[in-house]
Amino acid sequence: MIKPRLYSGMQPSADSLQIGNYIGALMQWRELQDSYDAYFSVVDLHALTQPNDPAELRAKTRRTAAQYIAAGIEPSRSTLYVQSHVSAHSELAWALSTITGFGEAGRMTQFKDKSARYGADATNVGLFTYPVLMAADILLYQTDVVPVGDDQKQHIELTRDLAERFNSRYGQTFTVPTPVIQRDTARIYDLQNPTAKMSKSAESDAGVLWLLDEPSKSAKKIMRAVTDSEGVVRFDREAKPGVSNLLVIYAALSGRQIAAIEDEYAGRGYGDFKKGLAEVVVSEFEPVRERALALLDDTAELDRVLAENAGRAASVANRTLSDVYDRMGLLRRV
Ligand code: ATP
Ligand code: LTN
Repeated sequence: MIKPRLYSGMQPSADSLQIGNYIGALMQWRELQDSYDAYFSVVDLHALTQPNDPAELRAKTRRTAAQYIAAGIEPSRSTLYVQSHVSAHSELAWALSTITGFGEAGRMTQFKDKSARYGADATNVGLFTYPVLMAADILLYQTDVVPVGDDQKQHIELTRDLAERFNSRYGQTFTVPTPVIQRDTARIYDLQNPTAKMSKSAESDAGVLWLLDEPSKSAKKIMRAVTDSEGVVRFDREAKPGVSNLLVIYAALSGRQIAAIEDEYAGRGYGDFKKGLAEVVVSEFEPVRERALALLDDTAELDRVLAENAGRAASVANRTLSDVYDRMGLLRRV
């Protein structure tokens, strides 16, 4: 049976992934790789849109790939590779940029947010064309489904529009992908500021649970997480964002219902609840951390696996790119 194709990726924007990336993305990816022909990339070309130290970017790229594998993405089953290893991504992005409207790209809210945050001097053209490169990632593989957070929904809409536009202008070439938007309950917030999304590039470290942190450090951060003065372990996003966030993490990692966890801690204080959560987090993270560090101990082997996977990705991607060039009328080298 031919499995439908799935594509997703993450930027190598930190040394470690955070628990939101794990719960909101990696756990789902791991599950989906059974029923889909899955492609997962470390999108290093996208990461160039932000200032980077070159040696650090290289290290973060390897570390991100190692964490995908450590979290259960199997490079023998799924195709797990580094975006810049497949040159077709940059090439298709150029071709697609010529059918993207200037106004259309300018309406992307992520671009508007980031360019407002960085200011005119630090905003680069790569940030503007970021969604076009993302469309190229997805369309090169004739992708059926794209699991992403809701902040990426608009980029997938653009990808669909570009695929349809190309197909109607030049003939059927691309599969039009469908987004699979992550459930709201899978969204994790900062432990110190529980109304802000937890993020790899958060300003303060105290509210972020890193996959590669020492277990004792994660436990400490959980014990210090912001709660409220009610003292009751109860889910209420509006009134109790801190406790609700901890409940969501607890439920996601233990596979239990929130109500069952509320019952277990009925009549007990936040201290007990946090201790219980710290145990759950540490026992989930510890093996992932150990596997990731072991993979990073042998970078030659990791690089070999990534090269092999990039080869597999390139053979699919180059076929699509070649069709695109033909259809657009580029004279092919004999
Ligand atoms: P950055 O700060 O570099 O933007 P990030 O940690 O916010 O990074 P992304 O690289 O934008 O994460 O996203 C990678 C994947 O992780 C996406 O699928 C996204 O939906 C998911 N993700 C990121 N943060 C969270 C979160 N706090 N809760 C749930 N899912 C998340
Ligand atoms: N923009 C995405 C990362 C990303 C991606 C993709 C996700 C780049 N290319 C293709 C899905 C499919 C983000 O910031 N999370």
